[in-house]
Amino acid sequence: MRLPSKLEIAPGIALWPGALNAATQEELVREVFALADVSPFYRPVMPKSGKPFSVEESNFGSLGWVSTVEGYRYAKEHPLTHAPWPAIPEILLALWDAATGYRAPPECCLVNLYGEGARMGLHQDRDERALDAAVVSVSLGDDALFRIGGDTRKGATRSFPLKSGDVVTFGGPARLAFHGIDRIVYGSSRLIPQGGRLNLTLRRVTPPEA
Ligand code: MD3
Ligand code: FE
Repeated sequence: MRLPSKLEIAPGIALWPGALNAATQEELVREVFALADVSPFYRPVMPKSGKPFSVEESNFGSLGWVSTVEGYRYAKEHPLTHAPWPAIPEILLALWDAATGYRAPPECCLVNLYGEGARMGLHQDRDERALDAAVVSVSLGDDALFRIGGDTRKGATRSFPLKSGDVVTFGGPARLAFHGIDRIVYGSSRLIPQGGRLNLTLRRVTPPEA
């Protein structure tokens, strides 16, 4: 895969607007919903409180990120069906190589499904041990308003829109930045049959063998 030129929107953050063409976006949506046969979307809950997320989630890859009342963790199996997660689609493996150049493939592709009114509060992605690898985010479907700050919860934040087909990498000084999705513009895209937004987040979890 070849990517067009990137925009360095902040230290450690690269954006490729519209990196995925319409046909590739459609193919990814088909693959994501085919995954749901084996690994159905489920609604995670917050550790301790048990409060349900507003997004639904599933995973591809050898390790899936899950949140239960016990805490966050990477798991080899779906928390409800106990089936192994399906493999990460080839398109996404090629995208990871092109966007990160990292020496090992991603182990996790978290799939977030946003329906009307869904959002994601400010958080850090810090359950991974391979923090030298960037995180790759793919947006599909409805537009979203993304917010990112620094390495502490307080302090300035910036917002920018994410559109269908956009690819963003977060590495180096941005890898532990607080970030979230304030809202989606429900109905702004017709890509996803039932409406809404999909976010695919690719991560390396374990350090590659030396
Ligand atoms: C900045 N997903 O799954 S993608 C997540 O659009 C997550 O569903 C959001 O945050 C979504 O964890 C935001 C952008 C993103 C993803 C990972 C990051 C930004 C990041 C990791 C580090 C810093
Ligand atoms: Fe995140």
